[in-house]
Amino acid sequence: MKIKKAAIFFLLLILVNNTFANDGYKLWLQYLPFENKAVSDYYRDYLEHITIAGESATQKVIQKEFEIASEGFFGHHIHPVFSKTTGANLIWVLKTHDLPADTKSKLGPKLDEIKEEGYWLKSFQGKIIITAKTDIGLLYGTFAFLKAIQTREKLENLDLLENPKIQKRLLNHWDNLNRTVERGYAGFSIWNWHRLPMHIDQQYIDYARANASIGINGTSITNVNANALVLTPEYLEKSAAIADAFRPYGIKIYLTARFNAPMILDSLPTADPLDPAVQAWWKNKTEEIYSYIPDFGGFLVKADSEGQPGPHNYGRTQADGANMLADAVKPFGGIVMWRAFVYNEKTPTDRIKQAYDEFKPLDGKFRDNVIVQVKNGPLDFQPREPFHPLFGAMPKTPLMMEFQITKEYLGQETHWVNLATMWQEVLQSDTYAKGKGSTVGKVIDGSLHGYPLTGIAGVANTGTDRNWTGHPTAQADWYAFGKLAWNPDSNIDDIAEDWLKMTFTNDAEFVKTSSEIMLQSHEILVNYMTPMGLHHIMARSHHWGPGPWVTGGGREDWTATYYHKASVDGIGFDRTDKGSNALAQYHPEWKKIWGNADKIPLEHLLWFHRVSWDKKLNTGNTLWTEMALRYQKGVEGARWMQTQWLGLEGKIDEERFEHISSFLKIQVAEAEWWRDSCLLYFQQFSKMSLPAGVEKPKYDLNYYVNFKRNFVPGI
Ligand code: GCV
Repeated sequence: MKIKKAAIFFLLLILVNNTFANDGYKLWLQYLPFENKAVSDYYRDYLEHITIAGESATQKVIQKEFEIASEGFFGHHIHPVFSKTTGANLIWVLKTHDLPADTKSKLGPKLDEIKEEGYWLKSFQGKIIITAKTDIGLLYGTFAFLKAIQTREKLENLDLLENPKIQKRLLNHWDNLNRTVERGYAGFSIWNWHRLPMHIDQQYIDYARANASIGINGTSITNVNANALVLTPEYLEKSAAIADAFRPYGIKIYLTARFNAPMILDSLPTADPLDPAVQAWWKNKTEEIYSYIPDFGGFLVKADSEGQPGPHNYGRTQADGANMLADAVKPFGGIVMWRAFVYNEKTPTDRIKQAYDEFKPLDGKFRDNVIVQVKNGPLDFQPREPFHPLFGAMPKTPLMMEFQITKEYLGQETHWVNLATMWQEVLQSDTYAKGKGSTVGKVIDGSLHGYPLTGIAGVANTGTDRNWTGHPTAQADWYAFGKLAWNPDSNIDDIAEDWLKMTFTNDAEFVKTSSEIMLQSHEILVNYMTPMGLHHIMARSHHWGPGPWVTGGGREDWTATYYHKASVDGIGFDRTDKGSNALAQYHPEWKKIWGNADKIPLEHLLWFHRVSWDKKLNTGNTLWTEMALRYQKGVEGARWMQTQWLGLEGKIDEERFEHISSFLKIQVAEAEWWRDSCLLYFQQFSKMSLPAGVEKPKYDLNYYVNFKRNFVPGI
């Protein structure tokens, strides 16, 4: 009878899991009910009695997280009991100095390997010890432990000592004060400035939990196209309220500094970084900021880029600008993240060369609390770019990585594409800065050049959509960003699987099929959008959909024709020494790999070379045929993703299943749109017919060129 009752109970739990609505708000912290009694009993033994010695705000957060998790795992049936002493409890959450002396001595010198934010999960004499030097380490350890349960790891042999490899792990929000989000595709900004500082929305707390669970320790909450208002007392009070809410989770607040703020806010005649009055203004302003937010992280700055003011306006260098701000925050322990995304339409040089030209001569000229923030590639978050050459060129200046989690150029909110694949490609690229093996990952984690300051930033994809990110699967990019920020060498297959298990279900078939979709999705998207090194061929301004015909207007470097240069003679941007010679910004090893149009891996061909339509490639096809086949392959890939996904019906809740299914319909339709419009456009120049196997476009070129949509989100 008892067995029957238990069986019914678990059947109900599974039904709850699979049939009831789940809007995805809980992200990867779903703590879904256990699938059967045996599993439940196994983990229950551990979770019933927990030792937490301290009472700091962070330790309270830890206790709360155990409560939330237990409620998810067991419903209302089991409430963990917390005590300060160890007794017979099976989970101990204790700082190393709080461990009982005999335990400490048995754990031995390995305890010393735990650093500031690190933790050690150790199965020890039948118990689980979560230990760390700091409260935040304990919080990270707790999340790692709860992840082990969520992914159904056995706990008996648990032995996981982790330290982050990168110090500053930040999200960058391009959120405006009016709550629109530049390049945001998930609703409005989650920061409700109007209600701040008195109202702290539950979403801020859940944001902090989610970030802490993946080790993110900072967030820059305002757009890099900055509004100086954020530096006024009115807004500092609001930012301080957010900072207070985030502090227990180990997350610091950073603000974007508009370079001419002294002129805007206090009518100074200049913002020249070498002017003593300007320097004094920033010093005072910084002091004021720290009076509101004592642990303020520092400034993030976009200067001299896309119309933003900067040191160039006064004939000064990027180092002059950055150092002025660095001096202001230095006494308080703050840093300046100075973006390398500096380029100008009046500079005649190939746009992708400009950041290197600007920053390389400044190597070693920045203060020690400046870190230069470099996008993964030299253009602008395209579906595929070679790594940014600055990563191989600044041994004396700490560089941090900027990834874009929001998908400005990768299908925005409706395409499923696993960005970790693309990021891994960049992190593992070899700069050869100090010989073979000098990967970008080693540059940014500081191990290659011994950078004293290390960092990584991801442009956030969050918004007010119930599921935070628009596409339910875009949560995976936020998750993966955190994991790679913690350790750039993390295995992205494991990241995808863990995320799937925690977010949806541990069902083996679901996890296997979905992770295959994820791991192939990036190459599929590149094929249907920008195969073979094509880049910047999207629509103007909102950047949604194809636009290879985009030409003219105020800025040539914002057109498509500037980049693909298609004509009857061929297509592609010659960046060898016969062209812009951007190739020379990389280590000479890369010249051997990328310099020869006959040998370069085809995924970068048109990035570096201009080739004729009938050029024979090593695949045996002409350039035109290869391009057309790749576009077709991309469309078929999107259809394959859809078929795979539809086969998973019933494995997860209907709400998210249907949400993803409908987005896959859009993705397939948009993949066809990209293929048809790009091939029709380029065909005007190739004058060749579509090869066998490539479907006939649905409409003519005129239709695609004139296809317009109003109010595309993100601008
Ligand atoms: C915040 C691209 C985007 C802009 C963005 C800019 C940047 O150009 O289209 O919206 O501005 O990058 O990174 O500063």
